[in-house]
Amino acid sequence: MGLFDKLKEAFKKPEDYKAPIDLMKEQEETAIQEPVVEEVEVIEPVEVEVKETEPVVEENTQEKYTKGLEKTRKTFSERMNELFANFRSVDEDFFEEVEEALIGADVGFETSMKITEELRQEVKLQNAKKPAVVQNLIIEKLVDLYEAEGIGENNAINLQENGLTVILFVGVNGVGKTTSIGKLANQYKLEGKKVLLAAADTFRAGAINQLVVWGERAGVEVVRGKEGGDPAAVVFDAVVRAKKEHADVLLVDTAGRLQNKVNLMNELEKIKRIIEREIPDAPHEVLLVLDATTGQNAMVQAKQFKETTDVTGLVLTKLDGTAKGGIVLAIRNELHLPVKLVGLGEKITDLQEFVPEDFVVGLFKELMQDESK
Ligand SMILES: Nc1nc2c(ncn2[C@@H]2O[C@H](COP(=O)(O)OP(=O)(O)OP(=O)(O)O)[C@@H](O)[C@H]2O)c(=O)[nH]1
Ligand SMILES: [Mg+2]
Repeated sequence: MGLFDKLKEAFKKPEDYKAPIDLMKEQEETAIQEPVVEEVEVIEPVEVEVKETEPVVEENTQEKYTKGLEKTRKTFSERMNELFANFRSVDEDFFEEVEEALIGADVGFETSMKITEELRQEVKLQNAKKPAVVQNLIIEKLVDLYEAEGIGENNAINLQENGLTVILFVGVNGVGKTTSIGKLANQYKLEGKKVLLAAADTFRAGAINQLVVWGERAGVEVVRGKEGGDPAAVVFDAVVRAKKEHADVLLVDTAGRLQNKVNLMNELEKIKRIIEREIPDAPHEVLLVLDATTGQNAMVQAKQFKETTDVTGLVLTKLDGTAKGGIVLAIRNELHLPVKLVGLGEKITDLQEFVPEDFVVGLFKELMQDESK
């Protein structure tokens, strides 16, 4: 089953699927209409049951995505509503408006052009006239392209089954490197892994301490040097110690800002070489952290880093605080770097492995239209 079919299923759910509490309400309503008063009383103990089952509900990954992508989803809906508010017919003006709406939703320029072009052909082919049908076609094209561009993409972290996994975090200042490391350390620790952190941002005042605080929160050790010291030396110490202590995972924090960009890139290269020298197939991941709230700016950063560093995947943070979640589509279609982790909030548990299906459902499920209307 393709991704779009899954989305259609998710769309159907709200109608077919009745949460227990809704069922209760229905029973209650039916009962109230009944002329016999005794039957109303029978309902009461059932209400107590509802209260008892409530706290059991645990948030699953899909729910986290749905919550984290709320702002993006709303903006997408608003744009679609605007688009179809004055809808008369599918003419050239309409296609131009679709293109603008998509660009405005941060799915990227190239992607927007591609979708609109495909839509033109499909609308003609199907002779689609109804707004609901056309809207579903737009979503279908978006999902299909997203799915097609993701073929062969590995969204999982390259964890070594035996031995140490080294993950290097890179990215400009303020994007969420240190925070994501703290969250990931916590996850791995809870999975029973032995985790070590390396504080290789020796440049920014307070950066080492920030990582130490995260280390305490997650209950993992941090290898640190002096502020202003050589980051490569810290990384060397950390790798040696991780090997000696048979750690499972070593997460390396790096500086987001140095005197200039060339220095930053040179330093990252040096850190990478040190790791490679100690463990030939490491680092197993070089994760570029991007702040989703910066939209197209994040795309520019990704292109720059990709040119100078062997980035293996992306961490997209702050998706919860932005309406620019559409950027995931732009990243897939234009960068061809797999998103591996997403930040969906500030809590220690708010870093998720990237699940392409949950993402699509979280983004589009309320946008699907009932075509029979
Ligand atoms: N809402 C939200 N905030 C986040 C997320 N990830 C990080 N942040 C916030 O972003 C801010 C910057 O995070 P840091 O981890 O310090 O960023 P950094 O990349 O290490 O920055 P430098 O050390 O300056 O290079 C902090 O206030 C974090 O709480 C997220 O997924 N959601
Ligand atoms: Mg930092």
